[in-house]
Amino acid sequence: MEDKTATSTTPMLTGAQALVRSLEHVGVDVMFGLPGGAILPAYDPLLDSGQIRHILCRHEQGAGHAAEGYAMTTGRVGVCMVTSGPGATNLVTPIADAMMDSVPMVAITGQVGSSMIGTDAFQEADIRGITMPVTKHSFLVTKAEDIPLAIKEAFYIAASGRPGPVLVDITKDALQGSSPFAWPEEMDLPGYHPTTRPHHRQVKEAARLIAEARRPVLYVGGGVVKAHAAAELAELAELTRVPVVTTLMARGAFPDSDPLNFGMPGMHGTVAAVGALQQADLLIALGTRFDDRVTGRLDSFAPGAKVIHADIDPAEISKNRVADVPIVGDVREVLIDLNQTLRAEAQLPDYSAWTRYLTEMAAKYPLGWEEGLDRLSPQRVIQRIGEIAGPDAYYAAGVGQHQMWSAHFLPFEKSGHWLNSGGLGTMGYCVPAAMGAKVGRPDAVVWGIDGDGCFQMTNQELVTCALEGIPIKIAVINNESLGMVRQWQTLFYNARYSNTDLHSYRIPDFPKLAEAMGCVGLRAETAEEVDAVIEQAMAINDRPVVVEFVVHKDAMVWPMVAAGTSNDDIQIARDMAPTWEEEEL
Ligand SMILES: Cc1ncc(C[n+]2csc(CCOP(=O)(O)OP(=O)(O)O)c2C)c(N)n1
Repeated sequence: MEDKTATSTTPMLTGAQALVRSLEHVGVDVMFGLPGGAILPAYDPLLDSGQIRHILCRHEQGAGHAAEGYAMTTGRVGVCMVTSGPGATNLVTPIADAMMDSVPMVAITGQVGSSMIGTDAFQEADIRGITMPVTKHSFLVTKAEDIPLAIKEAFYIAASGRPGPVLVDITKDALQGSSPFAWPEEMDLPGYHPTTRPHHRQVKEAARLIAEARRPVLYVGGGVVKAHAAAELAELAELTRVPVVTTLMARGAFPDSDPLNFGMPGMHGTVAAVGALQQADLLIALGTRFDDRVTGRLDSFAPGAKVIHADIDPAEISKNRVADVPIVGDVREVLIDLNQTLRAEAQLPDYSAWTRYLTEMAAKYPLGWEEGLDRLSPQRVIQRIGEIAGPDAYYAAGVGQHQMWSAHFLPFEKSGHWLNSGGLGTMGYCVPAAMGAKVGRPDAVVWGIDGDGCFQMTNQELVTCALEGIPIKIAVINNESLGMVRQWQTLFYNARYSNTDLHSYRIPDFPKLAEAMGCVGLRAETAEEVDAVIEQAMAINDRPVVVEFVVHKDAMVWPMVAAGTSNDDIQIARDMAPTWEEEEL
């Protein structure tokens, strides 16, 4: 039947066609997904899109983390599309991951027909309900005509303000229905007005506190990376000569080679970075959220410090630690204003005694490791990968000991080159995130540093990589165990290793598994082999490469602040605490 309302400028499209057209309108060039019944109508017109490349993943979790990896390396919104029910629930983990780490993502899910909702229909899941606490916003679209506006708004919400995941759940009848297509000019988002411009009076107040401080620290979080504010941060550090610490999510936001950088604070932070926060009289917290992995016991965190807290999300400010100067705004805008204000108005003190004290602490308690006796040292392996691949490469990590060693020993010189699951701590993040990163940056070298435990959760996405021409390099740091959990068992459970031994010495045989998935598989077991396999991996660019490094299982991540204890009780090795110099600065 012909629709009377359709004109030549408003063509009749099915909801599915409108979805694809809308995605093209917002500039999508890549999406990751896996089809099924409810989303099937959308996959049909996708085949005709000349603009959108769809990468068929092996598991929806892989599609979600790949979308995150793509978003992290491009600064654009990552997109994934899956079917209803189990397809959608498989996406819950990456959605939660994107929420915790503020990654812009739009997840499109098929839903059963609108008349079937609530009937326990085949493959029905209330994915909106399930993901409500872990999405920035979500839509349930039940009519074809509502699809373009939902897509436009979803992309806007995902990317603006504090970035995050947005779910667009579309019923099958909405995809199959039709309506005249017109790209909406306006959006209807009452109440959503992220504040990007900071209040100048607050910035002035921050400048005043900085000018009064004697032991200030720039406490830099992942928001600085998300806001593309590394240049402005460098300018502030240069201008003030205030020491810098970069959280796990912010590694690279300020170059490690700068003498003002004291590394990562927190549970596995450097003594100098933890000490800097504990002994500061002013924290200049930028795009960071005072996570418990950084603060340790809150009531003894940075006890003598006033706090300037700048963040795009007002809900973060004074959530865990009361801010003396709260600044709501895009951290890049905040830094631009702060730099100008400091230049124009403030007479800054000389903090060099404080910086010297921290430099001495860093020299006294450097990061290091004991060489393994019979097996490779995982830290050395990771350091060599970083030295050979260099700071221009992108690095993804899984979750566990290898993640912390990566945070310590990779070359962090550039913002946005480090992908990992900080907030949720998602095992299985590495391989698909590296895949998404390589899709986003096809000309760059992308290394994933994964644990043998993590790798066994999502390695099947290497099949996707092999078939789609995504030549990533994955280092499997094989300590034959769930190492980080084992470390806690060593320290807190009298070395009773309940269910952490993976017995993965040859099962699976990682190089053979890699070959079976269409990758090159390599292995190093001795120190002499390490450089050779890394060089070999670097030389292969037509296929993904998996390199297994067989390392010893008793290597530990040090320093460590035990969970729930004070940062003042940081240990540099078992039962070894640093001595804090009682110094008047
Ligand atoms: C999905 C998921 N399940 C469980 C955990 C708890 N967990 C944290 S680290 C870790 C061990 C990781 O082992 P592996 O990948 O081998 O890395 P390693 O610590 O040995 O470097 C586990 C089980 C988690 N973070 N994520």
